[in-house]
Amino acid sequence: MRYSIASQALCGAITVSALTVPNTQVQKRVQHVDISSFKSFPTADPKVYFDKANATVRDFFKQGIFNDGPMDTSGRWIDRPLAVLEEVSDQLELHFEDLQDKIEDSLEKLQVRDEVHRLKSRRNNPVKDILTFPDFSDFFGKPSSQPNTPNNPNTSNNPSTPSNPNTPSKPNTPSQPNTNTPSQPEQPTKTPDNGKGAGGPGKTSGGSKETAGNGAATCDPSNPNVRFEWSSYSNADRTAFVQAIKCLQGKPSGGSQFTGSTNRYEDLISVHRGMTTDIHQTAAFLVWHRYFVWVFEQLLRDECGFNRAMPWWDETKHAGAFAASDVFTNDWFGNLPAKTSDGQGTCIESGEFAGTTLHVGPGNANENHCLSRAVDESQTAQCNQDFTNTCLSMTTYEDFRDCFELGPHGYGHNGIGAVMAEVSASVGDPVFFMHHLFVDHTFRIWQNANPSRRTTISGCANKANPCTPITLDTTLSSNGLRPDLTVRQIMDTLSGTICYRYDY
Ligand SMILES: [Cu+2]
Repeated sequence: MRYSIASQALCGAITVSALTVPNTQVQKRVQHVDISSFKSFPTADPKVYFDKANATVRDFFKQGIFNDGPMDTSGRWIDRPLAVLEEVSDQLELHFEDLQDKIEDSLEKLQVRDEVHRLKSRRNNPVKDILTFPDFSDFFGKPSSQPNTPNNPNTSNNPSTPSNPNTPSKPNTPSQPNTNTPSQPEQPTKTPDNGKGAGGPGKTSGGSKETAGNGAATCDPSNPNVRFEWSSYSNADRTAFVQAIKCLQGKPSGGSQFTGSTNRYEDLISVHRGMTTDIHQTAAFLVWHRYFVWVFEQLLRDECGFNRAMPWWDETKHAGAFAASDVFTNDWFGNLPAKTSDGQGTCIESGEFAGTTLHVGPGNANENHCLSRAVDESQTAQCNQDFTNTCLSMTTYEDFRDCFELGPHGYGHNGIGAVMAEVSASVGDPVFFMHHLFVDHTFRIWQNANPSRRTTISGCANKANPCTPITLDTTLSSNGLRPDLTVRQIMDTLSGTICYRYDY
């Protein structure tokens, strides 16, 4: 339900903190929240990154060559070929596992016709196809004197071994322990609530639930959990997902260590707030928030019976028009009101989270305040495919992290506004997780472009001076909500402790 101009004007003229407006269907409570004191997420001028990015590489990602997708039971992508960029010595090699007309067409668009013809001539060659770009420095628009990523011997020397560990060449043996119900490969058109998707009966949380923290994790990469994009996530799944979040909001807090919290969902807000300094604008950003979304998922599953696939939200499809997405409707997360003329947010009185009172935040305060939003579509417009592709074209973890954190991530938070724009307590708006599922999706796509991106990390783990360098052994904590994990366990979403991919 959208607010009329009249009701907003009425409230703007009244200075009480809450106003009850009679409504034949719902008690409509309208409150303006001053967001002027909120500390917004930092963002950067897109031009800074666009200038650094090579248009060819950005276009290359746009072809979907590195996207996620359904795999067959041996862990091979089935709806599109997989290509892996390998930085080898002074050149870049593009390795294909499977050649189809689609990828050839894509490459032809990228004006590498000669190479495509060479590849076509090798179609029947059992040896892995390799496309080599001799002038690697030009391709990535960076000096060739840059340090090279260590070459993965599996990808360049052994023709029988696929270059991506997500696609093992040998099918998993039937005797491999697997407590999950065997399932057919997901089909791209299937919705996940039909029993075939990752969230179908008998396949609830993959390897993650059973193995967290005990070091004996296993993950069948051909049968991981699949996170389905919202548009192909059925209404039944949407309802189950939103109701599970509401369930958390209705459960007691886990304890006084979650400062300010009055319920289980607010424990998540408190944990994020307590770690705000170290998990933003540091190398921990991507890995900690991936861990945090996983913790959220485990709470839904373990404490609220959520037994379906997780959704994710492809914000690039809604850049500049978030409010028109059916994420923000009466049926699900409630509407997305525009920032009012005086820069205020508006309490959310529609959807499943209508009338939510938050107790953690704003900032370090613990004051009752409503769940509010204040969309600025000029900012959500930056959550677009081109900005995303620009970030995907970055070759180092820190360059990608910085680009995406200050780019689409920051603009998405500030564009939704109000609670979402307030850095430390932004988790108060459940749509936080939809946004961070988008962030995590992009992180995984970036990782899919090169296997080494699942095993290497660099940068600072905190803001100390000098900082503590982040390593694969750095601990990621949720203050006891779920077991601590290491960066190593989080880097590969098919590593075992966590076990998921995205539907595309
Ligand atoms: Cu955050």
